[in-house]
Amino acid sequence: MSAALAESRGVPVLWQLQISHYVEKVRWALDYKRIPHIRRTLLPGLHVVKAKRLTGDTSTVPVLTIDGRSIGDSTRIIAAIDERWPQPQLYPEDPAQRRRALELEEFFDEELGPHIRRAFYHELLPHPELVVPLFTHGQPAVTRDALRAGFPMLRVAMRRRLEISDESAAHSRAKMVAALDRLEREISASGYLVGDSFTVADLTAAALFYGVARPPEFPYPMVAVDDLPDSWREFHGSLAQRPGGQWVAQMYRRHRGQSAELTPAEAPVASRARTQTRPDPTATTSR
Ligand SMILES: N[C@@H](CCC(=O)N[C@@H](CS)C(=O)NCC(=O)O)C(=O)O
Repeated sequence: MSAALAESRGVPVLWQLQISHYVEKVRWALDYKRIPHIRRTLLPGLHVVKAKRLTGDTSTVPVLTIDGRSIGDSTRIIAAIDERWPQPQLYPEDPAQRRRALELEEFFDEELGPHIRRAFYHELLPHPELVVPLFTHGQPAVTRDALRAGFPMLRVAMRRRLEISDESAAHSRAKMVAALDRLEREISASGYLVGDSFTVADLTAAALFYGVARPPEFPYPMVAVDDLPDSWREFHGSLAQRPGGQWVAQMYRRHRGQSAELTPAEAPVASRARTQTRPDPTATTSR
């Protein structure tokens, strides 16, 4: 189904990069609440332009288009979908627990998200043969070739944008360890971070740490462990073995559930709609 048609029928449209951990946070919320939606995968770099054009005020993904409104920022998106689809709950009812869950969401968003990304790309950007397939999974060969050709420029831009250097990456690794330390301190006897059930706090911590636990339930390809640069494999392996890393894998096993993405088979008018909709050069595929 085209994004325009889906939107006109009240189906939420998730604008995404497949490997983005902030996108994974929103995908998980949509899937957990069984909200049928479609996904539009954008090309890295162009996603900034598309996000800004959609939202007017945000140049990052995820963006969710819903009821004629495009919302940026994973925290705001989850708040919006929780208001519209309250069940199953992601926010605790008890006000004190709710505040705590939101505080933990904020902590992992700010203190983990940017750091795991910087540390990861510091290791991976020297390897276009590993990164380009991640960025172009599901795309036509011509898109893959174009991205491969433009990769040196994209790499420079990403290093600048994500402020990647040897020093900043080392600092970000330390921040990842600190975030895992905090996660381990926060896991209660119930096995959850707040109260005795799965909340937005658990979802956020687990989604943003997916790159450490590498759970099989993650819905898109990852770089094979054996292909990872040695120092990253050793580092993330040491975190994955810790109780916090194992907790992430357990959250995925217990709660990641089935995808609620609408497939082309569930949207039989897809091909007709596609021919009726103006092509969007920044959106590359529906999956
Ligand atoms: N606080 C935002 C962060 C989202 C974010 O940083 N997304 C990245 C992809 S992982 C992005 O689109 N970055 C584009 C840029 O910074 O130019 C959220 O929670 O959604």
